[in-house]
Amino acid sequence: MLEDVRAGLLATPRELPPKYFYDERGSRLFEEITRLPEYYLTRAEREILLAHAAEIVETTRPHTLVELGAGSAAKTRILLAAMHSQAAAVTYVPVDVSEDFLKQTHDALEAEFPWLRVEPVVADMSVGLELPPMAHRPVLFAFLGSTIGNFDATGAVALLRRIRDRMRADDRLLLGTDLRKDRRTLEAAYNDSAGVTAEFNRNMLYVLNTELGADFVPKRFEHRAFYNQTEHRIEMHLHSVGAQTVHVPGLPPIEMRDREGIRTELSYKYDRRAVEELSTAAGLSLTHWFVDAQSRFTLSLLEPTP
Ligand code: SAH
Ligand code: AVI
Repeated sequence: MLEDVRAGLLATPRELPPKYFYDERGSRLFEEITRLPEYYLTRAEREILLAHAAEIVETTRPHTLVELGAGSAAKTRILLAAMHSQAAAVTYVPVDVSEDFLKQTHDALEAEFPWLRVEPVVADMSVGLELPPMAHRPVLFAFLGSTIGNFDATGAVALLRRIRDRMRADDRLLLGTDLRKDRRTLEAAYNDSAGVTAEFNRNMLYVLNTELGADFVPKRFEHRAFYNQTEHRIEMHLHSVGAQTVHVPGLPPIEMRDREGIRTELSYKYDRRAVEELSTAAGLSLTHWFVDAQSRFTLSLLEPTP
């Protein structure tokens, strides 16, 4: 972690990787975001899953579901239930960097679905994807919530390729991506009126204080989120309120100028061509493209290109 933080905070402009949002509090704040009126992404994706889970499962006939960045697996239950209607026993492998999130997900799902085997994996998928041997195939890989959008083009292709390398010919990948749309809707989703996204953004500073003994004063950083239309991405930043010096043990003092920013997250938005380009570069081919009624979000079903 210190090496990531060193590289990011000493870079120009400064940046920090979004995986550090997700300690226990960050994971809870993200769950709150998914219920905000402005944050349409989760609701739109749920709508698509409700409409198409049966078809997705029918075309794949999976016995195992591997989910990257599973979080609380709230929407995943729709897929798991659809899988159970076609297979007596189902294995679920949630992969997440947040151990707290995974533990809760594991306990809740086992209590809810007695027919489900849950094999959680704590892993940083941006570094590697070590998975347990999968005895029950085919496997449906799921990468929901537009979390792929938090990776730049190089990182996204590398990650999809890592998944592709774990797939056999009859496995499939279900990929959730947020669609390009008007700036107002996009910016509102990342600037909610209740201020939850701002608190989620600042949570990274609490994480750095706890994990590294840093002395960030979170209230001296302002949340900024805007749509960068040229790059088709939302950018989240934390802006220094006044000039200040931050200490992170092991690093030289970080001198922040008034209003200087730290970029904490990119959230890329796609269209069909962008998803196809990304997939092709990773050795995957698009077979199905599902969209919600308002064309806000999309689920793509991908197969390994032979
Ligand atoms: N899939 C859920 C959660 C999305 S939030 C949904 O659609 O609502 C993003 C999730 O990805 C969080 O649970 C976070 O802990 C996880 N995550 C973020 N970066 C990660 C990384 N590098 N490796 C593994 N998990 C990561
Ligand atoms: C997890 N990820 C896809 C979310 C997003 O929309 O980029 C995280 C998030 N950031 C602010 N609000 C939600």
